Amino acid sequence: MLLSSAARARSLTALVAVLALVAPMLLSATPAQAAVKKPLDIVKVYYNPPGADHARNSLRNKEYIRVKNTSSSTLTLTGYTIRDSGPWKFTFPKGTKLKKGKTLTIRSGTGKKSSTTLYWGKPSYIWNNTGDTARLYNAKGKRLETCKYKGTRKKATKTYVRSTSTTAYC
Ligand SMILES: [Ca+2]
Ligand SMILES: [Ca+2]
Repeated sequence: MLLSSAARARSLTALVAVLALVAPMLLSATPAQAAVKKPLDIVKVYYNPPGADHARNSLRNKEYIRVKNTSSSTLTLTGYTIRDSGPWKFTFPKGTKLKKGKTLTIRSGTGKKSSTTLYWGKPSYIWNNTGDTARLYNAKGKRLETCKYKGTRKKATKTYVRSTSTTAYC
């Protein structure tokens, strides 16, 4: 096919226009962007440590929830929150940082925080032994994950995650 130079210029212009339209769509479809949507992930809830529940801080601190930074950079968790299915709410303290790939454990009782462990600071257990729902929100209040467990479930279902008698695998 022979095209006049004007026709060639027109078809080239059209091609450039199409590329300009398609390129951003291709970029936004990469899996890396999907991962950025949920940078913090609930790993597990150790909801029922072995032994009876006694009203002692050292025993309450055996109960915990663990989160992981699944993004590709350090996260500042100021204002992120965790809730149970009842009234309990934990707010990550101002300036809390978590490096990529690292986990942070939030224990139910009181204690001295470190780079790997924070304390909910309640004089009670948080996670119900019979079943509960852990919810994680970012600083804007957007829900990042819901983890519902009930008793021992060897296989996850649409509603409940896999769990043992002590641990929910969120
Ligand atoms: Ca999870
Ligand atoms: Ca418990």
